[in-house]
Amino acid sequence: MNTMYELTSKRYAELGVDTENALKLLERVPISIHCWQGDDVIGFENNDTGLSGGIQTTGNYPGKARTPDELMSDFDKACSLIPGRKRLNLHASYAIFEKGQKVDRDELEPWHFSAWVDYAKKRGLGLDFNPTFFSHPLAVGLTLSNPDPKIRDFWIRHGIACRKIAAYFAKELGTHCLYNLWIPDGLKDIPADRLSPRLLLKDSLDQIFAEKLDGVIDAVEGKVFGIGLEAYTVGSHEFYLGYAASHKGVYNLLDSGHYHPTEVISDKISALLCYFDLLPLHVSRPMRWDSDHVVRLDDEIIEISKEIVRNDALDRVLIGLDFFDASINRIAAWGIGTRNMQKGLLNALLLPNAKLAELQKEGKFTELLMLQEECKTLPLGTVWEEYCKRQNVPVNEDWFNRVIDYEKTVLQVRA
Ligand code: RNT
Ligand code: ZN
Repeated sequence: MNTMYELTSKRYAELGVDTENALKLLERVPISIHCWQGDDVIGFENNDTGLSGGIQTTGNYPGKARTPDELMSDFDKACSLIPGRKRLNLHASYAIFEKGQKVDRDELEPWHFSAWVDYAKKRGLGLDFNPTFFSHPLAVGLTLSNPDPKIRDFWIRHGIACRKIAAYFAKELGTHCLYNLWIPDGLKDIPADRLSPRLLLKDSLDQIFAEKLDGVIDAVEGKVFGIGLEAYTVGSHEFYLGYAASHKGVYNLLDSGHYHPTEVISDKISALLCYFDLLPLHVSRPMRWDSDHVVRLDDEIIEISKEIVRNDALDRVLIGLDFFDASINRIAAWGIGTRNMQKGLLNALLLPNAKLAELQKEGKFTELLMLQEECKTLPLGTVWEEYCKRQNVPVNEDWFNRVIDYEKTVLQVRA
C-alpha cells in the first residue's frame, strides 16, 4: 500500500516537482533563531534601564528566562521542536559575567561569551551576533550619531569590541558569524538638521568596520521609525543601502517590520541580489507598525520564501528571525515562528518554479494565474509531516503538548 507521502510525491511529480529533492534542500538551510524571544529582549546586565530604543515588548506571560541557564534550557526545548539546521543569534546584552562583576559595553571581551560558545559547540550551532545600542544609560538619545564625542566614542568602542567577539565566534565554531548593527538613533519631532547626524554615523561606521576580520559578515539594518522617534531615523534605508553599496563586505539587512505598512521586503530581495552576493534578513511580522509579532505562514512569508528559492538564493540569503511577543508562551513562540519560516521555504521548494517563470516569459498570464492558484491547494502538509518525522521532531500539533509539559514543570516554578 502506498503511504500518504508516496501518493503526495506522485501528485507533485505530475507538476515536475521532486519532493525528495525539496526535503534535501530544506534540511540544509540554516535558520538563525534570535535569543531575545526567550526573555523579552532584557538580557543579563541588570542595569534597570528597561527596554529602550523605540522597540517594545507587550504582555506579561509568566515564566520568562531570567538567567543564562534558564535561557539556554528554554532554547534547547524550542530546538527540540524545530526540524532542520539552526543557528543562535545573540545580542551583546546577553554577556555572561561572573557574580558581582560589572563590565560596561565598551569593554566587552570574547571570554564574556565563552559559555555561549561552549553551549553552541555542544549542539553544533553557529552563532550570530549583534552589538546592543539600546537599553543602556548612554543610549537615551543618539548613539553612533551623537554630537557629544564622549558618547559617540563609547558606542564606537562598543561596536568594535563586538566585532572582535563575532570573529571569536567564527573562529571557535568554524562557521561565519553575522555581525548585524542596528541603532535606535532618531528624533521624536521634525529635525533642524538631518545631515549632520548622518555624517557622524557614517564616520562611526567607518571606524567600526575599519579592520577586516576573518569569518565575520558585517551588516547594517535600517528602519523607518521607532516609538518616540517618529520624525527622523538617522539610519534610514537609503542611508544604509548607500553605505553597504559603497563599502565592500558590508551588507544591507532587510527587516520585514521596518517599512511602511503596505511596503514589503519580498519585492526587495531580487533587487538587492542584483548587487550583493549576500543578503541578511530579519523575518518578523509587523502589524500596523514594527510590532514584532510571531511569524505566521502568511502571504508575505510565502512570498519571501519564493523569492529566496526561485532566485536560487538559498546560500546567499542569511535567514534570521526577529520577533518578540511577551503575551504568549515564549517557547511556543519560537516553535511557531521558526516552523512557519520553514514551511514557507518548503512551500516554495514544492512549486513548479521553472514552469511558472516560463509562463511569465511567454506572456501566458491566464495560465500563470490559474497554475499559481491551483498550487495553493497542493498537499504541502503531507510533505511537511514527512520532513518532521525524518528530522525526529513532533510531526503535528502534538508538539504543543511538550510545551505545556515544560510550562508546568519548569516555567511555572519560576513564577
Ligand atoms: C529593531 C531591530 C533590531 C531589534 C533586535 C533586538 O527595530 O529590528 O533588529 O529588533 O536587534
Ligand atoms: Zn530587526
